[in-house]
Amino acid sequence: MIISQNIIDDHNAKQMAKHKTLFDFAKNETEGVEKIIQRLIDFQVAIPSWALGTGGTRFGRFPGGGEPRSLEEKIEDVGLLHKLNKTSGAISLHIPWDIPTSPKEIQTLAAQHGLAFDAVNSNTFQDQPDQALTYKFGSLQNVNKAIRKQAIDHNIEVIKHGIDLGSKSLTVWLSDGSCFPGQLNFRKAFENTLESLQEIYAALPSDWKLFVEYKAFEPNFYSMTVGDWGQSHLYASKLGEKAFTLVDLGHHLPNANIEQIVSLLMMEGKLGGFHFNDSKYGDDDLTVGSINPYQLFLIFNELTHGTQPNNAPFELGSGFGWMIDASHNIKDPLEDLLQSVEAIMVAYAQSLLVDSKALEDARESNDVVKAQEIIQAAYRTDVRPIVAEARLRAGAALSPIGIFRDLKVRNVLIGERGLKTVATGL
Ligand code: PSV
Ligand code: MN
Ligand code: MN
Repeated sequence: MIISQNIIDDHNAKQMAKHKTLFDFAKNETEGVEKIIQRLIDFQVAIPSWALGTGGTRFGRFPGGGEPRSLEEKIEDVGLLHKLNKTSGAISLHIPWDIPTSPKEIQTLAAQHGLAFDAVNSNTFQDQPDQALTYKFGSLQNVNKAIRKQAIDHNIEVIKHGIDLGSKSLTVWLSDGSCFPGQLNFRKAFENTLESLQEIYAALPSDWKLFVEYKAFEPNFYSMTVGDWGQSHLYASKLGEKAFTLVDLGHHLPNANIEQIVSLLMMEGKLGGFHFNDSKYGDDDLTVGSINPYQLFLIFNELTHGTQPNNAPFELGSGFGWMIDASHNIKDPLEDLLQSVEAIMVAYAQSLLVDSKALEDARESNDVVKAQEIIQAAYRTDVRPIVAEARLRAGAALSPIGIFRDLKVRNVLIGERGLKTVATGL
């Protein structure tokens, strides 16, 4: 389905009067609004190819129809999101769920939609039908060298696919670990994993990055071999300057202070990127900002006002892996992604309102009340008209979900692709 610029402009025209009133108010209340708008326009977040279909739980999956049946259709869906919000200008592929059989054509198609290829992801957490050896007892950590080699070769294959498409990073998430005390020699598992990662790292092109994603639990429940940011950081520092830690918001033990983790990883120059989502219990993969938008804002506050080790301001964008990793059973996946992107933009915009100088002064004088007032004043500001204005200026829709519904996009997709379609992914 192609949505023309005229359709978007017509849709915006109908909402313009209301938007103008709200934006004029916000503009008068906000210092430096033009700078904020420019930063919002420049910001892009990648969409994972596996979030375009209805995600499932192990209890069942309820596909809603019109899901992309091929990599081409996945790219079309992300192109559609990008057309509506101009903030989803990249797609992240998961191999072998998405095998680019003709990379040149795939690249051309993506370029037609204004999309770049973000990190490529390897998959050694499932056995594939044509696979010789099983990952039942782990992949890069496995006690069996042949299994480790198979997993290393797969990652190198993924890098090759990424090179063909113009990706610049590989994300490695391992389900490796153990389910029962005594099952695993932790140290050997770490050493095997490190050795395997070193071989993968050696295959990276010079301008690539390796993101080591951690997760505290699931599918292994007693130990995970890359279980927290400390372990990920250990691997990343031993690997070298092209390796970084990737923070998936759902991969922590309850109540973890993720913003503090972000701050310290930035201090060390080892923060590689994010998988944004939200959670109530664990790796729920819920829509970004749906459960704990305050935490999201606090994370953005660290990103916006924290500094890299050399005290240079942290540049949002270049080379940094911003991605969503959310998908589930009951919403339209495209509407869900539009909501996630909006939540990210709102949190980012709010973080840009924080008076970091005043905050630092309050901290230096131990004025706890003032510090909280400054933080919460930004968080409680309704920045939605500013985010909408940034979209408007970029040529996107004032209300992406509004237009998605007005145009009955899902019905059109069902008409084009059928009702019984299931996108590849979890
Ligand atoms: C694992 O829970 C994870 O967060 C990793 O990023 C995987 O690549 C993705 O989910 C698979 O859905
Ligand atoms: Mn993830
Ligand atoms: Mn996850």
